[in-house]
Amino acid sequence: MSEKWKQAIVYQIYPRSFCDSDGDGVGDIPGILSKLDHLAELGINTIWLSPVYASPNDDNGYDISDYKAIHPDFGTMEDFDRLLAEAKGRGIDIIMDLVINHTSDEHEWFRRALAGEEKYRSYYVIKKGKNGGVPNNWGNFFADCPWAPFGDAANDEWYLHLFSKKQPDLNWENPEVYDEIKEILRFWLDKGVAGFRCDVINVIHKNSYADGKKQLALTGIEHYHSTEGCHDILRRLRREVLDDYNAWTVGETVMVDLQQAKELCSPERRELDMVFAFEHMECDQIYVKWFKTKFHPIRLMRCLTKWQTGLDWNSVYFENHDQPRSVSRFGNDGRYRVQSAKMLAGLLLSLRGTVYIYQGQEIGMTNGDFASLNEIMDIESHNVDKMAKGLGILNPWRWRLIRKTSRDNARTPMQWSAAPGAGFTAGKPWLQINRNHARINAEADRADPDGIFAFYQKLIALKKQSDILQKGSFTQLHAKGKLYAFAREYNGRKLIAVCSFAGRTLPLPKGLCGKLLLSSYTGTADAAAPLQPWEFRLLEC
Ligand code: TEU
Repeated sequence: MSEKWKQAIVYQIYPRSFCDSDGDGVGDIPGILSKLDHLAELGINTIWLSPVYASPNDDNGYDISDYKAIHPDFGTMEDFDRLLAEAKGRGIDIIMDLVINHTSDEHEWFRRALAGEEKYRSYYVIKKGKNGGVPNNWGNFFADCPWAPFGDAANDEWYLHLFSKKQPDLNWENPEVYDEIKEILRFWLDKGVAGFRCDVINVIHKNSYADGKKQLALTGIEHYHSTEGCHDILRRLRREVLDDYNAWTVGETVMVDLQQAKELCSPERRELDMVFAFEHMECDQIYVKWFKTKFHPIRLMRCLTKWQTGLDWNSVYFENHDQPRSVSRFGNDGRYRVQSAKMLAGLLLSLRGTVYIYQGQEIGMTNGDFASLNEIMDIESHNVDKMAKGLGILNPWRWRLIRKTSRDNARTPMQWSAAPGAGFTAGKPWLQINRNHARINAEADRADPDGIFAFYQKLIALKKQSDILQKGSFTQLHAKGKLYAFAREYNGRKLIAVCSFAGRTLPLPKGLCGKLLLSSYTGTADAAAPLQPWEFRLLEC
């Protein structure tokens, strides 16, 4: 069995915000085609394509109304086939986003369920209300109630939606649902996609619909998180579908701990190839992700070390379409933006595991510069505002919290150039383009041999040809204050990565020595010199 996913260097495209070819303000597949060279030059070998399926876009495509159709905003199926072929021509595979916890309420299955067809009613979770209220006390991922009236409210029937109202959960107890999804996988695999990123995959199967133990958020999660039923579905999909195509999967596994992650991607159990864990994304939050606290690098270092040493193979990522920008969050998006973005790149590519880069990360894009909630489109942010209002939190505080955490921070259009529309669109963008595009854009960064893009290029090239970076073990050497260092070792050869989170020079701790292989500062010539602000250094021993 080949393990090609271990060599994958993945670039995530959020299609709405990547490149708009026709001026309607929404990115599209022809736009992606026009930027394939940018990706090939960066050196990545896999694209994770966020949803491009037919969808009413209540949650930007994560609410699918037809799994086998391309949304007209994005183009046609011919465009998609061309993308697959042209990417392949450049040595780039595509993995699709597989969203199977829920469909859109505008999916034919849900519409037929509403029309009273028994067969389709049993595709979803529809329950009678209890004591004049909803069927249970569960919470919802988008700060809402997870039950909405199914059809006529007078019937007192409710459907479950762990996400938005327009994302009814599928009933995975129903074998017909499994068969339908199997066909969907085959449809895309037959076209030649390399695998899937599986959306919230560890919550798809529910054990029971009883009340849950009261919690601040997500009451009821014990009834559906990492259930035996979910493990079983994953094993069957592997044996019955994925194996036929030698396809690979990465599961988005919310709230997963080390033990659960080990089970989900154990080579013996054959469920997922790897998971996206979230602990390091939670190192700057208090209890729920909407409450951020000051970022302490040491907490990130501890988390990274814990997962690097605890799990054989990680998905390493600092960004995606649900998270604020890493340079604004873990780096410094002011004076040291370029330096800190390069350091984070060095850290990311030196860790053990499959690397995921989110669009715009390669040029150090920062959080959106929204002035008020009116400029934010993300449904989650609007729900959080409602919830916080309900709790009596005043507007300036609500806005502070949303501004920091909104998923739209990462969803602002890709900044290709300084032109109006940022080279993203000739029309009115669906989401406000960051004003800093005049300064921060791919054209400007790529023109700089010392820029962020160029550093990613170097690191990716190095990662691809280095056994040590690909297969080597991980050992933490130093994690104190603002300095993180670790060793990667393979066949008696060793590399040391040194990462400074400090905005001033730091002495290099004793013991971190070797020949200088790479530094994020071109001026660094001496491996033992003090570290420049936010410097990344790779030493060869
Ligand atoms: O995300 C799951 C989700 O709810 C995330 O916000 C997650 O809770 C968070 O990142 C943890 O900190 C997936 C998709 O990535 C997201 O865009 C969708 O909205 C959601 O599923 C529903 O499909």
